[in-house]
Amino acid sequence: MAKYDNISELEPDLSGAGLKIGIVMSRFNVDVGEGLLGSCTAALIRHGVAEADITLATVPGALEVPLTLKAMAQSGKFDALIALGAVIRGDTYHFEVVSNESAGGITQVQLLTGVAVANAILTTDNDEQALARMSEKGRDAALVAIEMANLLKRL
Ligand code: INI
Repeated sequence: MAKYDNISELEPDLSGAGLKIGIVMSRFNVDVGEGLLGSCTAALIRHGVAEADITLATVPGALEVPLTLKAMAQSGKFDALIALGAVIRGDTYHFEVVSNESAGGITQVQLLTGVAVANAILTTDNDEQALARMSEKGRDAALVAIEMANLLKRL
């Protein structure tokens, strides 16, 4: 990124040491959920988050994720949160409702509580797309959570 001599730039900090991370995973498409979880926790640990500092809650579906995140955020126990799951068009007649409401709820949790939430609820047309994307999405969510936790501590 461009450097500006007289601007103090807060560089992205991807060190996870000491951070407490809460994860909420939807069990609705459990194979995708577990794929997201595996790559997400591996990336958290690779970046220095201690296993003992990761807490996982699982919920029935994506619509239950925001309330659970809110409770975790309000507990004051976490530096950042991660939402994992998959809403798959072929599995639901109300795809737009489930995907939009869960994403909107997740954004609301961040803004209401001030705790960052990395949203890795995949929205795809079919199972194949979800399975193809889960590894990268889980890893990205880990990095987003760490970066945002560190950024918000410095603001
Ligand atoms: N929940 C998901 O996480 N993914 C989906 O694809 C899905 N579909 O297909 O409907 C889904 N629905 C369940 C929903 O999230 C709630 O659990 C349910 O409506 C009860 O509140």
